[in-house]
Amino acid sequence: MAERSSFVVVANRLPVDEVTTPDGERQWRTSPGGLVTALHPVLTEHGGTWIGWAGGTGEAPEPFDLEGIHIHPVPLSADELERYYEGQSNATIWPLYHDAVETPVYKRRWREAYRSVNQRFAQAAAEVAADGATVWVQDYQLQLVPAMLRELRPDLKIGFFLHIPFPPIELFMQMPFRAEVLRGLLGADLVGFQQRLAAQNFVRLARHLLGLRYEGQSIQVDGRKVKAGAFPISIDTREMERLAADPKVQARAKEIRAELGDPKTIILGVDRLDYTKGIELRLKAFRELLADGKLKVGDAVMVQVATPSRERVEHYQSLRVKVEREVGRINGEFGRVGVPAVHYLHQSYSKQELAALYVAADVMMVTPLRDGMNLVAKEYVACRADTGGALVLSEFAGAATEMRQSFLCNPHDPDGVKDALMRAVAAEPAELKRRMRVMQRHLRTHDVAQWAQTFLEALEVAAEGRAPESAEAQST
Ligand code: ADQ
Repeated sequence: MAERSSFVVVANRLPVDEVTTPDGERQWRTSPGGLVTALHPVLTEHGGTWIGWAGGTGEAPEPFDLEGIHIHPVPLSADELERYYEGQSNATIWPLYHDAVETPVYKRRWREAYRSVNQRFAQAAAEVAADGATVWVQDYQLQLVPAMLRELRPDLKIGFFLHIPFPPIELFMQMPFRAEVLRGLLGADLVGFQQRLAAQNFVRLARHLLGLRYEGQSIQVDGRKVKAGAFPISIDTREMERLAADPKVQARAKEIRAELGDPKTIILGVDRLDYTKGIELRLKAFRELLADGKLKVGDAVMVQVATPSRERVEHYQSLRVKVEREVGRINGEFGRVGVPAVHYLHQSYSKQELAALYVAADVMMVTPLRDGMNLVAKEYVACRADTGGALVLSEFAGAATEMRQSFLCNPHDPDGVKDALMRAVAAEPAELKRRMRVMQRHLRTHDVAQWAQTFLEALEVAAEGRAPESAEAQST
């Protein structure tokens, strides 16, 4: 049996991509991402293992080592991909946890697949974790894993982090297997959220649904204590700053401005094509400002990058149609030959190209109806070492708690969005500079490495205090 790890990450996806080299060989490469960057030092120091799905269906590749990380693939069949991932994760839980901005779909066979896939991940973690190891489970696809894993391996320190919002009680109560999900999460020693409000929703739900007692953010379950807390995730700030300062990126940013016809104002949106991101309402605000004559085509141009996402899920197919229709409408009504009002790019980009877009943009619009954090907002701020640029940010993004110097808006209020955008367009450079500086200072001390370290330290403390409670402290 392979050597067991004292640190294990369990996430739906492995941080690797399979690529073809120039001589036609298939090879694994770590995929760039904040989570893997942040956890890389911890993983290599402890001979850590990352458990997750490698993409593709059918048999999983054999475990292998890559850049100091043990990679442990978990298989998914085509049927499971449809039911556990596209169904239960992305058509039930995702919309429900985002304020039900799209109607969640509930299906028994999706739930069953979610349960059996979660069991497979828990089993894999139980096999690779060394005695007393730390296991960190990630996100909404794997909410049953903490309890399943505790059942198999009560010696482990188990942490869970939810990257998306945790809904208020009234919404959570819609879910048919709600108690099972809650008990799943309560298998952890520490349950981390992006926001304090989410952690509060969680502890209140534990009392409401299971009648558990809590004190502050500590819930008593079966004689154990489960801690809940807020750990707002962040970006690799220094890496983003370095990227934006790269002369090639700077040159590309100038080129982008020129290609767009050197307009006065470039308004940028960068999102996964997801209905939570508020892409449509942003386009509508732009259309109305053009119609009102407050913005003029040629002076102002909008660039909307919408990364293809979850394309087999129905909600996403209809969103794509709506967004593309709106882009067509705006360009049809306001564009001129060779001068479109909106540039719409349904593509993935390299980090370099994204950084160049951030550097080129005068106004960044991040207007989700609900978002756990939103890293795009933080990436934009980190890229603006020139302290130019303005961030228009939805109050419903987790990032709004920290990025207080942005131009905040309520995405449900079209006039409010238009007003924030116009204030950002008209702001004096000195004001923009002042706002950017404060946000940049915050990001330098609150980066993704600090996030991971804070969570893991809190997990140590939470797991230490796990000793059985006295009889009277049992749940009521
Ligand atoms: P997401 O919903 O995916 O993440 P976000 O936080 O904005 O949203 O992260 C998107 C990432 O993808 C960013 O790093 C961005 O640079 C990148 N990206 C976007 N468009 C791209 C493109 N066209 N090409 C290449 N890269 C692109 C979920 C939650 C968020 C939470 C994160 C992290 O929904 O609320 O912030 O997890 O916890």
